Amino acid sequence: MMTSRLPTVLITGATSGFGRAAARRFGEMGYALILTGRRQERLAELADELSQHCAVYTYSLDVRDSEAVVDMVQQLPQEFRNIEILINNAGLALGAGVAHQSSLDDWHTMINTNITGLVNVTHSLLPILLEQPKSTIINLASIASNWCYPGAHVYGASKAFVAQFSRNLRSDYAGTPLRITSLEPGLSESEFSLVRFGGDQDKYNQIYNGTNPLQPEDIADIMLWIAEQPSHININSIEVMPTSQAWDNFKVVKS
Ligand code: NDP
Ligand code: 8X3
Repeated sequence: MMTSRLPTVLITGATSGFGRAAARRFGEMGYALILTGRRQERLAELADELSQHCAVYTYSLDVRDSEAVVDMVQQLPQEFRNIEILINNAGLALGAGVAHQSSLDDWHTMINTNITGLVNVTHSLLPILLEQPKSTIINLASIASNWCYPGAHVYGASKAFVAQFSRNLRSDYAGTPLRITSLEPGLSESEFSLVRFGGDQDKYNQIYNGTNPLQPEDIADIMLWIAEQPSHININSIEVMPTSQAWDNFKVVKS
């Protein structure tokens, strides 16, 4: 049974993890959904699952392709054009080795996805978001935006860009109905660590074994809370970790 239609949310990277959980959370509430990601079959499955709750439009999109992003926005059906919430979630880490042993291709992929892709989508959607009476951008940054760890080099730097970009957008749009949040999760269980380690299930298990990590549904609940704040409130940033995680000491290397 479809509930009454709430505003439209566009989610990048809706095929897995945080993005898919957000689609379910917002969709079950009755928000209209624009779901994007590269894996079309997963988008179709999710649309099938959620169409009993809400209006759903899917679009197969690689956020790195700026022309494809523009095409996606131009092709939006009329009933999905009034986007009020943008969840810039698509992103990835590749590898966690020491910098000089890392692949330059992996570095480029992280930069092109986490930075260029997020900028492509934001630039295309800002005019629409600014036309709405109330609108929200939630950018998926990370604890790696704020803190260092060995092997984070380009991934962490790309997420630092996301956090600072979010703050700078706040400066541009202060006093307007557009709110911007940098959401900065720590250890969270999703396909993220499979992607990071090239599908290596043992490494994936090592990351999570003995911990009680955040789940995508936890992050989706936080996203919904951010979006549903009264219009005069901007949540600037949220850094969130599982209780199994905390900061480490500064590194001291002794000779
Ligand atoms: P998942 O790997 O489960 O999901 C990543 C999503 O990003 C997928 O839907 C994938 O879709 C999409 N994606 C990747 N590359 C592209 C691309 N070029 N174009 C479009 N979509 C793309 O990871 P999470 O859900 O955990 O991660 C979501 C976000 O949260 C990322 O930005 C990540 O950096 C960040 N994050 C994750 C944390 C974690 O520990 N899991 C903690 C902090 C932040 P598809 O492959 O179908 O294109
Ligand atoms: C993902 C969290 O700690 O693996 O952004 O960098 S971490």
